[in-house]
Amino acid sequence: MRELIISTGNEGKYKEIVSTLGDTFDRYYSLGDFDEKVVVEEDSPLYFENAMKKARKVGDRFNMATLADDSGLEIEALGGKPGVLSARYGIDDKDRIERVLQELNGVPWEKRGAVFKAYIALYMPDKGWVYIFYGQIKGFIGFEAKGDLGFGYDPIFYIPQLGKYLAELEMETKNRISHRGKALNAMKEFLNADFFIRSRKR
Ligand code: ITT
Repeated sequence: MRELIISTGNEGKYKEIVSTLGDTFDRYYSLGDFDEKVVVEEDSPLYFENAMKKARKVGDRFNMATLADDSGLEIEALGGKPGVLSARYGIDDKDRIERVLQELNGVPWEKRGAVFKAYIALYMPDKGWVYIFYGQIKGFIGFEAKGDLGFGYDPIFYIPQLGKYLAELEMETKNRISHRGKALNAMKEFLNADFFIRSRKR
């Protein structure tokens, strides 16, 4: 039985991760499934280090394969901000969106380019190994929020190829093209190969 803990306190992320991984694992656990709360300080300026920390600390505590995601939104006109501090750019999603729109006040369309980045860490406590997978999606920050699906900055992230905001996409569509979806699909491909090689050795 292949079991996986998803080490995130963000419900939006959790749902997207479980939905993208599908039957890659037999059973998924959220942090809410454990009585003990493990506190992880995200103190690195690098996404991959924070992702590793979140996966390792929880995986070691509960002795189970653990996945963590560290992600963020980088906006060209803001010199890459909010970046690794995306979750701390305000008190809630609405507040964070308002701050970004405010800071981009007067910035023309062509300078509103942005990228969402996701680093997925997969930790195997039995081996002590951490694998890192990366995905990104480019777009633009709109002049106002649109759509009510997804989470976080989705209502202000516009994808020109689709003519839509991320918050206007059903989860399945978002997962196919998003930063997180791409990183998770790379992980799925890697695990498929890994399971295949191991089963051939038997
Ligand atoms: P965990 O650390 O517990 O996983 P978190 O929300 O604090 O949850 P991060 O530190 O990785 O996660 O911060 C990422 C922030 O970037 C997140 O809070 C969102 O505001 C934003 N973000 C990341 N992916 C996003 C997405 O797909 N859509 C919208 N916003 C996203």
